[in-house]
Amino acid sequence: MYPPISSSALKQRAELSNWKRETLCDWLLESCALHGDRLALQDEAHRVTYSQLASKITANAGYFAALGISKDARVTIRLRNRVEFFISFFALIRIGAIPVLALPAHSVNEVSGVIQDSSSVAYIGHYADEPTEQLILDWLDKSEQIQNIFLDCMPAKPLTKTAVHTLLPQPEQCFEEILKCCEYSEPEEVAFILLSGGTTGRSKLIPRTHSDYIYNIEMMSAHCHLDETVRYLAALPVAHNFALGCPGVLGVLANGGAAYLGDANNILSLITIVESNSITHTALVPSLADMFVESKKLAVSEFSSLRQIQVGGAYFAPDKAKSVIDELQCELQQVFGMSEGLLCCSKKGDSLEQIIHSQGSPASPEDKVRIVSSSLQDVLPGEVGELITKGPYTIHGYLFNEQANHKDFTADGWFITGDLAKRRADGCIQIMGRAKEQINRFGEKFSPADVEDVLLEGNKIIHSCLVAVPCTEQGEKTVLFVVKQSELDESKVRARLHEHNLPAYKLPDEIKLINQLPLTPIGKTDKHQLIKLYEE
Ligand code: OOB
Repeated sequence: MYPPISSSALKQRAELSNWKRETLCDWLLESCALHGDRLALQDEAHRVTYSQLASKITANAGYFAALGISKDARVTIRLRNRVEFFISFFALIRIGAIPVLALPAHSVNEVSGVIQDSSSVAYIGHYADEPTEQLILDWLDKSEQIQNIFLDCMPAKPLTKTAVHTLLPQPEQCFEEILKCCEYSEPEEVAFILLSGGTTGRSKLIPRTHSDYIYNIEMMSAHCHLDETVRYLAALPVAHNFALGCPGVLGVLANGGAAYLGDANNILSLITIVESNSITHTALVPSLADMFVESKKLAVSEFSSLRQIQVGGAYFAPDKAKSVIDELQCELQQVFGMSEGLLCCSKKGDSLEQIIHSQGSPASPEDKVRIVSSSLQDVLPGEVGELITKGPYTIHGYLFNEQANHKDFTADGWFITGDLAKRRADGCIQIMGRAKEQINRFGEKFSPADVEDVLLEGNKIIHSCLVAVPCTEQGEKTVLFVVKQSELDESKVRARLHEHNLPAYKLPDEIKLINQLPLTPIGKTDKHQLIKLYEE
């Protein structure tokens, strides 16, 4: 299955000196052959070496093929950070089938939408005796589309219609004959599908090809200096681009290191993994990075083995960035990334000021980035505009979504990211928020971070999130949601804002104290949820 991309763009990609023409699975198996008995992956239940990983992938590829899964068949995977994720992912890719990566936090609405939009014929998931999982299984059982369901353990209640199988058949059978008859995919074809991170409406399907993703991983591996000594903690869901391939677990596996699969919802278990396995690298969203810093301050952990922490996925205030470096005593790499492709990051040789105050520069010299006005004219250097991009690993269109392709891409193929940014005099990119989240108060436009950052300064950190909510009298009003802490009330928050002489239009119309900020499935602050909360 080919992604929406022109033949001239394909040709340009193929001319790049470091463009590999192989499938993701062949590329991984080469590394497995090279690193044989070294530890590849570890989760709370399993440890697998590179050789074991290779043989499990091959056995499962045959198993899937024997059950009728063939080239171009879409299969939705919704697994937690476990070894099974990688075995299933590569086994499907091995037979040219296309994994669609749902997140563990997705519930029946998201999962059913993704299965329908991608026309998935099978589902691979985690089973737990919980209402969320049961709702998904009930939906799958009724679906006309789903022919096979693979689960990590058998459900308590049998399904009525659809065949259910366990993952990882034991003992491993040999399906060599079946595998010989399989049709494989080409390097420029779609290898797997990521989901767009939007919190409103349905996720869009992001087709990543074998070659573009290998390029993506190899480039980020180089920026993170990965080698055999790396011990990486996957703290974020591996079904998300950041922990999967930026450079993520796949970068670690390509370089002979070991990846430890953790659970973002359990900070204590993440800290234990760091300490007991001498973790050297990890990738975090800002909220998790804050928790690491807090644990260090409270002396819960030493974190002395950490060499590099990547932080990305959402706005990371400079004060917070500085505290990662000061407290955790390791290299910080800021990453501005998106599942659609473009990655910008801090690089070796960047100054402390650049690392703290910017999101670095594009990962590939082939990335094209423009900062434009609403009429798509380039703005002057230093001015804020919308970031649009084109490049060897950035998609040219979503799958099966004409409407989004019309809206999110220019006629000449630039991807309109929806992010506001400015290019600094030193060339670094500074992300200024989402275009749609910018607040427009009677014509005065500003970023929510202008207010939120004020509350992060100084000794007494206050976590908050500013959103604009519809209001009948003035069109839109601002509400500052503040995370409760002892002895904090509205007047103290207002006093802090006044101390910083914020202009009147930036002061929130209302302040609401809440227990915690709601998060999206990947751990970013969920602003849509806050607006809903307010409206209720
Ligand atoms: C990553 O990917 P997605 O697809 O979940 O989200 C992309 C969006 C960006 O368009 C931007 O709005 C926001 O997340 N974002 C940032 C950011 N990094 C991403 N906003 C501010 N500062 C940053 N550093 O989130 C993603 C994919 C690969 C690597 C890292 C993050």
